[in-house]
Amino acid sequence: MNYLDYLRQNKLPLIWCTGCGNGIILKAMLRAIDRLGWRKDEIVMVSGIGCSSRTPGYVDFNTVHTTHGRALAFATGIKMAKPELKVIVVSGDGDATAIGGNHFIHTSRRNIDLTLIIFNNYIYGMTGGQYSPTTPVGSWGSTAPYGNLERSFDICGLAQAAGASYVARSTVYHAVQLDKLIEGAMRKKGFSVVEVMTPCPTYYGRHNNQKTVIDMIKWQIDNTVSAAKAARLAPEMLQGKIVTGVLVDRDKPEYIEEYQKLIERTRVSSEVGNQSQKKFDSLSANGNGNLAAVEFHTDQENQLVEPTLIL
Ligand SMILES: Cc1ncc(C[n+]2csc(CCOP(=O)(O)OP(=O)(O)O)c2C)c(N)n1
Ligand code: SF4
Ligand SMILES: [Mg+2]
Repeated sequence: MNYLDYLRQNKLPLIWCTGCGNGIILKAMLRAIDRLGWRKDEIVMVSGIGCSSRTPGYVDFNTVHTTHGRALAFATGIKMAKPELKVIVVSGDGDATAIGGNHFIHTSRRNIDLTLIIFNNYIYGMTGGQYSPTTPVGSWGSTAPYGNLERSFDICGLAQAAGASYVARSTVYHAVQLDKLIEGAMRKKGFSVVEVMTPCPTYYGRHNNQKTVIDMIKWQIDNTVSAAKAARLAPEMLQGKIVTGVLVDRDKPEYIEEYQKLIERTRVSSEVGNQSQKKFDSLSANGNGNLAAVEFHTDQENQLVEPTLIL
């Protein structure tokens, strides 16, 4: 494949700092899309605000760069209006789990057919290194100069508990695994979430004893455990570890399909109601002056059967 086929070349070069992991995630998404054979005009990529949320600006799909934390709300509206589109949402750890935390849990609960890729760099990159809901305890942030006190969210655990259909995690070091997980998420019917651990050398690494990008990648390698191996380890052994792979893959009712069924049920019952009223009016007008009520019944095809007259 040629990556340039999927990029808006007039928007290059990227704004991301040297050593930022975001470009690796972008390329993994493009490889997954290329393998799926999706047409560019059937894809919508939606983001909020942040370094990671700049991604849609570079891809040659339908793209929407929305407000901070609200990408999932916009994406839900797009998918509801045009269910045939493939809607991919790109978010940072702050965008998805701080200001957008409510949208995240309710989109998971609703299980609507969207794919969310969360770029987790443990920090608010774009605005200068404020700590986020995923910053590890004790880490430096510009708003935690003496070390962050707040315990961090397990993004995948949150998505799983709230009801998402597919939940997976990887790192930019595991780039081959990453595009497979993203492809799995894009194929899945229902809400799918892939959390990707990605280095922000500018605001996280150099303030947190990982002076170079190589140190940050080494940290990823040393602290990653596959889901298969994690299943054999005691929970204490997994403290502070990044568990990678497919963590949840389950079939659950999908919101748009359920919504379409609801519309159909409502349409049928209102049609039956209209037909019943017409029948009642014609029976009353045709010499059934004492008619008190008419009991209507429908058959298995929801067609009216001969009514019972109550005089
Ligand atoms: C309503 C609102 N509040 C705050 C901001 C400022 N702001 C922009 S991006 C951002 C945080 C970005 O962090 P994250 O989502 O982790 O993305 P990253 O830059 O790390 O990729 C904040 C607080 C904003 N743009 N809008
Ligand atoms: S500030 Fe961090 S997240 Fe933003 S582009 Fe630079 S390295 Fe990447
Ligand atoms: Mg971030």
